[in-house]
Amino acid sequence: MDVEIDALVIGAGFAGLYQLHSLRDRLGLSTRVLEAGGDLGGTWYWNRYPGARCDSESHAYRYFFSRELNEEWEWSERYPGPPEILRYLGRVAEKFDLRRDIRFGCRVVSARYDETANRWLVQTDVGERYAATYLVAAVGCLSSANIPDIPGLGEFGGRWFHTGKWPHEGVDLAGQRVGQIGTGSTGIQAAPVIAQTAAHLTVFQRTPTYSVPARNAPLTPEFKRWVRENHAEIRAIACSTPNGHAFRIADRNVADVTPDERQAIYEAAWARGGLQFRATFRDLMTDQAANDTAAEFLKARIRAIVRDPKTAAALADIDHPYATKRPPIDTDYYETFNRGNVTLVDLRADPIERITPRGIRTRSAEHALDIIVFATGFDAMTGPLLAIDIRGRDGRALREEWRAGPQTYLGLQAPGFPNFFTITGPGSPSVLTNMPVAIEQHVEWITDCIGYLRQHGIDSIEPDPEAVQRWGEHVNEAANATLLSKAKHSWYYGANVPGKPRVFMPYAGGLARYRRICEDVAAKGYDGFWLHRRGEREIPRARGGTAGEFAVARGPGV
Ligand code: N01
Repeated sequence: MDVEIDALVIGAGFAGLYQLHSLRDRLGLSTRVLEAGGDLGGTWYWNRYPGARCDSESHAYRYFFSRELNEEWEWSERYPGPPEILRYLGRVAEKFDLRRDIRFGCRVVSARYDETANRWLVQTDVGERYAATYLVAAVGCLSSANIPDIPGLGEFGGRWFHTGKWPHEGVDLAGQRVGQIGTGSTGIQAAPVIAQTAAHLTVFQRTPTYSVPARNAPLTPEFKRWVRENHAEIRAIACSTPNGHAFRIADRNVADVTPDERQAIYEAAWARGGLQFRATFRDLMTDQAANDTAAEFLKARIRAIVRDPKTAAALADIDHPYATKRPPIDTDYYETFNRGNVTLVDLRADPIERITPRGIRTRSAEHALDIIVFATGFDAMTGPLLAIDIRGRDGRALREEWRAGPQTYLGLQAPGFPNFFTITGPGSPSVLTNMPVAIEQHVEWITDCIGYLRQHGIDSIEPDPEAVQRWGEHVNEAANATLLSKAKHSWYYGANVPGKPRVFMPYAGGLARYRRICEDVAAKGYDGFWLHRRGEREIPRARGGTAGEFAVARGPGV
């Protein structure tokens, strides 16, 4: 027997929790959340690897929708770690009584649109079936682990783990010889902490990247008070910046200052730490010469910190402009390579040949290991959606429709999949932003949209393929207006997963601009979407009649 409900949400992370609250408590819809994990938290439920910590500063890493919640919640550190974030989400769930509508430990395996009934029929791996009018994927952008297909893994005599599926009971690394593959944001956080307990850590680096110190610290009572008293202002900044963080990008170009001034600005940003380094000049992401100055500064730092010249050279031999791959922040990452128990293997000079029963064999040596840590990232953005067999109108499979890359309008809907919404889906700013801010905007837009449909007696909404095509062009145009397009081997392009189409997936036009576009689309009666009433053959096209003409200022938003 199907469980009949109005709305079904997949995932109980930041996105799913707020979507449940909004649909159930604002619109009064019967809503259920299905979550594969054993508890809420999404990315924070799964990513409990050593050193895991949020890169966004805590005062902006939160929901802003509830003043009361903001007033009662206080973060303890500049960057919260998983336990504190999970406590926060637990408090949110308790405050808004969310748990009663969340089903944990059940993974959605398929969702099929029944056109006659205008219902989504959803099946889980525990044999439950649901029928819902609206289906919202809140599955996260980075939740599908990417475990590279290295020959021999099955023969490995030790234990291996992916950071995104780290055992909740922890892994005792004491006395162990650990090999870590991957030096992205995760690997850069994990290596220093692993090195503190492991007998030996071997870091296998394929592509070096730039990292800036996080400078995590407990928050002072003064700062906590300032946060408590300035929520509206913090929110206003986060909503007006391109990346949803609560810091503004400096209103100056690199060429506006002298080399000495520039050096002082970079020194100060390095000392302050965090992703704000990117905000020192407004042309860092658009002008190669400007970016080179930041890149050179950071490479010089690596060479100054790392004592062994060969290791320093391998870490600093970075082949892409600064921040064109997601920039990590770290705590003592480069310093870790000065420890006696840490070795760097530069895979570009000495590639992995296979995993053996004893460890990892590269072209020049066999590295004996007890544990392999895969900090190898995710099948980002599309992976979690395509892991579910989603079928829209006429049985069309999302996996087929997106074979050459994701096709969405605003990253919110795909053509042919009525009443199916994706939170922070491909084609939206998502991973280029401070996620909770992007999530809140999507949840509120989706909730308003569903409210509109119900108010106007409209049964379903789906995007006009023409608007989807134009949006795809605009997403490309936005990426090409920045230097992001110069790191074609980044996961933003899907390049980390063999066989995945190379398409720039997030929207680089900036969250503030994107928000205006979404508001404009809604204000024009959902311009670029088809709104259907059952029994009506004709589709009441959006009144604006522009079918997704988002005439926005050109130029970079990141
Ligand atoms: O994954 P990544 P991540 N052989 O894809 C390497 C978010 N995040 O988990 O660059 C050898 O960035 C790969 O090498 P290459 C954040 O958005 C947030 O670190 O492909 N190496 C790379 O070095 C981030 O961007 C936070 O050449 C292989 C690494 O593995 C995103 O998650 C913290 C390989 C993967 O780096 C993903 O970060 C952490 C192979 N076969 C992460 N395959 C916070 O804010 C892959 N690699 C808290």
